[in-house]
Amino acid sequence: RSTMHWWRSAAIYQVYLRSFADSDGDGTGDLTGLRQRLPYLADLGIDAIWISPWYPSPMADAGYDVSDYRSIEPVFGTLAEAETVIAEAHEKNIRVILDLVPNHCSDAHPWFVDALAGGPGAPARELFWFRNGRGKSGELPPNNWASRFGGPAWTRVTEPDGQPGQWFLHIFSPEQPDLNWDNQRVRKEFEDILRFWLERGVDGLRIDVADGLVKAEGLPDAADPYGAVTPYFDQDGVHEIYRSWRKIADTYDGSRAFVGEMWLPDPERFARYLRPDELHSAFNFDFLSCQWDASALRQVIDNTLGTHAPVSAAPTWVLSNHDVTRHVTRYGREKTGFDFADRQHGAPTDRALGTRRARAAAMLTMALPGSVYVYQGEELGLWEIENLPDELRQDPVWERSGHTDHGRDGCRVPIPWSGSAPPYGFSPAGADACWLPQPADWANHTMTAQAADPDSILNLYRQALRLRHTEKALGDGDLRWLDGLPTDVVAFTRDPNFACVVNLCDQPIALPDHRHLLLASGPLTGTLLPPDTTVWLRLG
Ligand code: TEU
Repeated sequence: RSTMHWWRSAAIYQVYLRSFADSDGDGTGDLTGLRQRLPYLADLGIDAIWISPWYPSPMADAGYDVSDYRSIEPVFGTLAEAETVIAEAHEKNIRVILDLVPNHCSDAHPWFVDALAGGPGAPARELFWFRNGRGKSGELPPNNWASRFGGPAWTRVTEPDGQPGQWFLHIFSPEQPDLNWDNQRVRKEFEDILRFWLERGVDGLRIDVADGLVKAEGLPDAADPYGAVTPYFDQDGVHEIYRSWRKIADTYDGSRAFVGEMWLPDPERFARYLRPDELHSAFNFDFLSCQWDASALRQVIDNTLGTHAPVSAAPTWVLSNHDVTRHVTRYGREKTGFDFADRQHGAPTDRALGTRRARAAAMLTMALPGSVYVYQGEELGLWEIENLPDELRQDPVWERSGHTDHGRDGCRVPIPWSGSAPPYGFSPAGADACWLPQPADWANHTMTAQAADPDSILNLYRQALRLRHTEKALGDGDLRWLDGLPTDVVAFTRDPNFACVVNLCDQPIALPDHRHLLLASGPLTGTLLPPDTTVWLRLG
């Protein structure tokens, strides 16, 4: 397997830094905590880590509001420690992907501070989207665009003279002003930032809101301000930016890769980002919204392979991340698909069922062509913590179309490492110090408890991830659907002699002919494959 094109086959572990491991007792995860846990990650068998934003930030959006792109948030550590993390990860054959946030910065970024202080006409205002308001005295926002976090995408500033003045654009929170990518200074700055981190040895960059950078000329009203298709996503001009970034990445021995984050309803538009001179890969979020149903899963797989093949890109597979309800909880519900407009917060969920399906789903995604993402804690079988008191939540809680959105903290609770009660080894300080409280019933889900149980989900992940390295059939490549099984089964083969079978029937099924069983996501019933169970088979 080519290590040059490592992103085509890699298992990539998402480190959500502030919830991963706290070394200094301030209740927030940090770089030394991550460093100390690198042996755990190496042993797990992953190929790369993607580290959530680690730059200085007021944390209005958990670090997706960056105030300095070339430095490290002091709560997390120092630039020297970041370089040590990169070096030590590399020693363990773990590649490092950074999270780059180019669509917007923090309102504490010096550029925005200057823009505010300079008043209308200040050159720094050109780096953002400052506009006069509509209405008699500019009291109405410049257009109808809506923030993805609710309310208008515009905020009116108080000018240096103390009067209400211009408005600035923010597709996310008001603390995240959108940068003006029509401005050459913005482009040049990010090219320099890219080089800054590539020089420090990072292997890849995740590009936050990759489809958002370019806005439609004239900032026209949106037909549907809350829709997926808007004048501020997926504008044709954005591709020019990625073509210039690709040239920069390619000057580093061809082993550095981009992964784009964009939620696009149209697969053909999605594939345009994956053209050979643009991004190497992009998150495929289709399993997040997909029902746990054989024909729905097959359809997603067929569509995904069909989208990626014409541009020769390797697909990616995602079951969870820091923005969505954890999949143990989703899969325990009647409606298993995630929908941003309706998180189903508090809806009934069967955790045993959700866990069985989560195990089966992990083996399915790890057997599919391409690379696979693992969100920290999914390997421990963690579920969404839905009963966090609203006053302890840091992600905004807000009203959206008649219901309360409790935000995304339920999937961001600090990782349990050991012990029988909070903070479960997450922090040397007491449970009270942790930035979010952990539940009382995680004792069986600590890394230590999971490691000691041969049948745990952690040991399933370890075995599956190891087989990804030893089985030639896994990773990049093609699949062939395996016929002759009941309709509610997802089954495929991969050359030379590998098969994956997922039973979504409500009855056990007979296994297809095989030489031996490589791995099963749960116990078999004699020679039968029970419902919601996946097996990997070696064929004759
Ligand atoms: O998310 C982009 C995005 O559009 C959604 O995932 C977003 O979280 C959702 O619409 C909110 O309900 C990325 C990051 O993954 C997310 O954590 C950041 O908040 C966002 O960008 C802004 O930087």
